[in-house]
Amino acid sequence: MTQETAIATAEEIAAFRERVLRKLTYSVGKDPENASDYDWFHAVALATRDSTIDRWMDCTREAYTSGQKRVYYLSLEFLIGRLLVDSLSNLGLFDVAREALAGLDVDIERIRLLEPDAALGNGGLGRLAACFMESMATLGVVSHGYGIRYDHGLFRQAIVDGWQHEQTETWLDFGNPWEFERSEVKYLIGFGGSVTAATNEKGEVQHFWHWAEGVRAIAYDTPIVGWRGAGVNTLRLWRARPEADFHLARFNAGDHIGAAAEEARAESISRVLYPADSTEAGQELRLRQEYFFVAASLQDLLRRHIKQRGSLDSLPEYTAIQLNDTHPAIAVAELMRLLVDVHSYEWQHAWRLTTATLSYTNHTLLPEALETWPVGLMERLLPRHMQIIYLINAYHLDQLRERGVHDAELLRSVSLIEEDHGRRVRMGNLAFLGSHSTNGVSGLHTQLMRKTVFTDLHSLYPQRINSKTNGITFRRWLYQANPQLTQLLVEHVGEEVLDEPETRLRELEPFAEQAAFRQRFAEQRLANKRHLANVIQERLGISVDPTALFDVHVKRIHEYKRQLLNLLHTVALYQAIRSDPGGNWVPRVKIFAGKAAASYHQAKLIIKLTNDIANTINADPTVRGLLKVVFLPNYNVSLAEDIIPAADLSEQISTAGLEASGTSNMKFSLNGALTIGTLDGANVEMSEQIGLEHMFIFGLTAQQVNARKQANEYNAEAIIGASPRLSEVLSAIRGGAFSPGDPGRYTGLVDGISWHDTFMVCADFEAYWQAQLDVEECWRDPARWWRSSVLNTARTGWFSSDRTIREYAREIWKVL
Ligand code: HBZ
Repeated sequence: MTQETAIATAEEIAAFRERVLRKLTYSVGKDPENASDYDWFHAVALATRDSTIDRWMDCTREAYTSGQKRVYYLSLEFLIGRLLVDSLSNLGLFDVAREALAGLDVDIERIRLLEPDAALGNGGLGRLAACFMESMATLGVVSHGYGIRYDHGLFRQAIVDGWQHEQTETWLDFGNPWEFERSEVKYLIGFGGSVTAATNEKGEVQHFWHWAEGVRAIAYDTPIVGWRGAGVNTLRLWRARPEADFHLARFNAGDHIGAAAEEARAESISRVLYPADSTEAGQELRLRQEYFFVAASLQDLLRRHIKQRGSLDSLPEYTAIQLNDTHPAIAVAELMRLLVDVHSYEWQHAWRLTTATLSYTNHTLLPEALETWPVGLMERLLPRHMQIIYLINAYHLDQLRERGVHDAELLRSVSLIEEDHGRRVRMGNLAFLGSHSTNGVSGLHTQLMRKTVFTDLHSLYPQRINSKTNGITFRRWLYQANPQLTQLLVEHVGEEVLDEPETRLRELEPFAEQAAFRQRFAEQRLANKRHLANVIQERLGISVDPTALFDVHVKRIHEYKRQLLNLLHTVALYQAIRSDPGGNWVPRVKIFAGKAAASYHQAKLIIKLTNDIANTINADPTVRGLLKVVFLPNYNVSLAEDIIPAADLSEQISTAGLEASGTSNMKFSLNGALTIGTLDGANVEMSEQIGLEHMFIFGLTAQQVNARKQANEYNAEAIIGASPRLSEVLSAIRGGAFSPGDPGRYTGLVDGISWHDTFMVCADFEAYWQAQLDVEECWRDPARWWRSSVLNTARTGWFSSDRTIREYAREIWKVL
């Protein structure tokens, strides 16, 4: 690690060593002779955590005394990964810790790998929340993340005979050294029951919710350290516990199971991360999770506000609440309930406070991912909230009629209740209406929000939708993941690049013209590729040549992300090499990784196909040394940190219009990979920053995709008929060339893309093939390739999550 201003002094090293030894003795309870690597990891983590505490308390005190506005980021997901190197390096203590441990004969590289990933998220949305927390701490935005402390994070993916198997994730098995349990911070959360109304002495109707079931939320706090320890913010995660203590009477009466049942029911709320990815979560437990964490977080932040300000009248001046997608959208109804029923605000006043405080980020336009809840379920689980939602809806529709809107179709489309497929509450509309800001996560996505899902709401509230293009924290995705490249940047641009990468990275541009610099740039990549080659060898027993082109496609497996398009190219390339093994081929390693939602059969079949193709190709001596295919199991944040700095080519090939933004696209480019991609999500803005000539952009645009869908004239079969290459690929797969033991395995899959091809794989195949030829041509010209590679790093500064957070802070939250 290089990111420290001063060289670690002997005193600092000795002091850190002393702290670790004390932790090992008095907190872990071991002496150095008997300590296992896990014991050392815990001792170091605890010593590191200690280093954050003073700053953390200072920040907390400052927030109170300065009276600054606070930002609350409500998210069902925080995909954090490991924290040890992150915290040490942000505190400027990494070198100190390494030296201190070396003096104890402990290798920090070995113990850092023992930390389990905190995988409390599914993918991009959860990782974005983690990057945002780090940027908010760096920029000094006084903020708290609120979420759920799941016992089990995203499942562990095992590949058995090519198929994905989901295994329970157990990150808490050895305890979590980063968190503080706050047993005293607990709230009671109600579910079910009924609502009564009574008129008070002032003649006002008051509502009382008599819930039937109570669950307790207990807080667990993790300090999140910003760059150079600038700020330390709190991630507060809630754990569910039963309302009452153990039923001793029932147990003593012999009902041993029944006595524990209530406990189990309550605790199931924070048991497991909902394993959905862009599929509708139709389960009651999910709604219970959503309400549970929203209700606990709102009680907590209102309590803090009242303590500081005396009343809730000033809520929006001092509090901003960001809803990460619709998962916390029930906050609209809950905040109204708390203001009206508990704090006795008049409805209109409460509505003004609610909408001025809340804002909402949308992360997808896929219709199947837009959350709706059956009215019946809502009525049963959250009866008062359902009444409030009806009231909001009635006020909203009345207001529109008053404004002269009478178009029945329009009124239906902006209603909070969908009437077509059984009555359901539309959480997207609820979040939109209950917020003063609704943002998309890239320019294109935001434009499509205005034109598609929210077109009618947008016509009524034209100021509300705005764009905040996603970003990534460079601390994790460059400084920590790629210390060699970081070192090179510091040498050439100066130490300042670490503090101001958004502007300073551009200073790298002139070096792109220097052969010697390009050489160094290529060398750091080669070192990272060697490391990844070792990981591949260890995990899969496959040896790959680190000098080959590493062509990388890693992300959740989803049809719209089109791993299948990449596989068709893989097979086409394989067939081409086989027909001319002596040709001038660019040696390539195709690297895939990603998890499929457990219930998403087509995505799981795509994983199996990847492994079938890999097995066939890797075993074929004709292509040896020219093409290898690997599927690395259990993609997570830590594996991403190994893969991304080693990539030459980044695959970002979603059907245009469907990937809201993407964030791995930015991570790859920051590390110097060249992108092959469609004009989708943030790829569009990347092409503006980086220049089209340094990317391989191909395929239909969002507009063209849409036009084809509208015209209903898309004919995949005709496209296949016109492309001998594609026909050959599809017949090989369909005919069982990669599944000889089960030749019919892919019949349905191939028929699917031949007949429907919802994601226009066939339409883009030839353009993709051509773009891949361009990649090879560029790779054969190292000066050109590495020049583009350097420019990718130099021009990705805008995609820092610091920039994104600054925009949220100034334009939505009105802080900074
Ligand atoms: O959010 C992703 C988008 O697909 C991606 O384009 C974007 O860059 C990223 C950050 O804005 N969306 C998700 O990751 N979505 C989920 O993980 C998800 C989780 C639970 C759900 C639905 C979606 O019920």
